Amino acid sequence: IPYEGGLSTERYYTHSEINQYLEDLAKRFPTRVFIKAAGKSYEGRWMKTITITNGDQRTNKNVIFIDGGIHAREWIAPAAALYAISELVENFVAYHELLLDYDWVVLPVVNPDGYEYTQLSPDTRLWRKTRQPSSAECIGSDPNRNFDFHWNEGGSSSDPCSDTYGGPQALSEPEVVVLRDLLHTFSGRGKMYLTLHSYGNLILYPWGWTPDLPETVDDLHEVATAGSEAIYAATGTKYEIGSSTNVLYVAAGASDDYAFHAGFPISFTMELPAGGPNDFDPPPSAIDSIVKETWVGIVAMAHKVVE
Ligand code: ING
Ligand code: ZN
Repeated sequence: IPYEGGLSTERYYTHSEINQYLEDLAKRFPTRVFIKAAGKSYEGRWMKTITITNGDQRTNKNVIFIDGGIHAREWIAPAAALYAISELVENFVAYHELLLDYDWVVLPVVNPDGYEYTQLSPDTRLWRKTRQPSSAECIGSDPNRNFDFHWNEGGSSSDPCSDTYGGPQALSEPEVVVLRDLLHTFSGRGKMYLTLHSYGNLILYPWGWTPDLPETVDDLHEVATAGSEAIYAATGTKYEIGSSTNVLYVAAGASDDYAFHAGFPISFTMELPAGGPNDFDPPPSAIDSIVKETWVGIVAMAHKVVE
């Protein structure tokens, strides 16, 4: 019998179902799970984080932070974040070591307005940005170009109608302010930041704003390698590793650069596999295998971080 409140990987959730799932977990596991309403999106949706602990009541533990859904159309990202949550909470005995000195904080949907918009109709399915008007004609800024670190120094468009519009100024998007403030809450304690996107089978590390590599590139590469090798061993899926600029393109104002700059020594953008006719739309039947495979990679990376 499937028990009450379990996660389904057979379909994509709406934003309110996602928040409801988090609240249900907090009710079922009140000593280990805490929900925080971190802030509101432009259209007024609550952005909730879930903090997962082992229940030992220690405060100020290290933090592993995961987010998904900063880009509206990348539905597999919130799904993977939810699966990570479900495993850590419902199957927590298996992750004893990963919860000993670490709390996990997850924000499954950074851009709930955009996410809801993509669920309205086939016409809006491929929306990427936020939903705050960016000009008289167009709506939305790219939240992954809107952080206040080397903002607008490359890879952003100045056209408010473009999918990579960086915003009228840094931090113009309320959702970005919420995530930025959260990251500062954990800096010092934050040991790994992971932002889930699709698509491309990539584990990207800073920098996105410059082709120069961080001084600690060896550490970043080592942790990313653990993730990609674990995934390959489990499913045969190949992930490529490297800095965002070197593997993809220059893109300043992204969340992983910001988290790294704010003190997370390990910071990755994980581009999950493509699927469906538009690559951003793996069919519901593909969710289960992608999110499980992603979790294998996350666990391997977390083990490297905590060891
Ligand atoms: N890709 C990311 C983007 O925002 C990225 C890639 C991440 C570039 C971080 C630079 C820094 O363009 C997707 N799919 O959104
Ligand atoms: Zn993305």
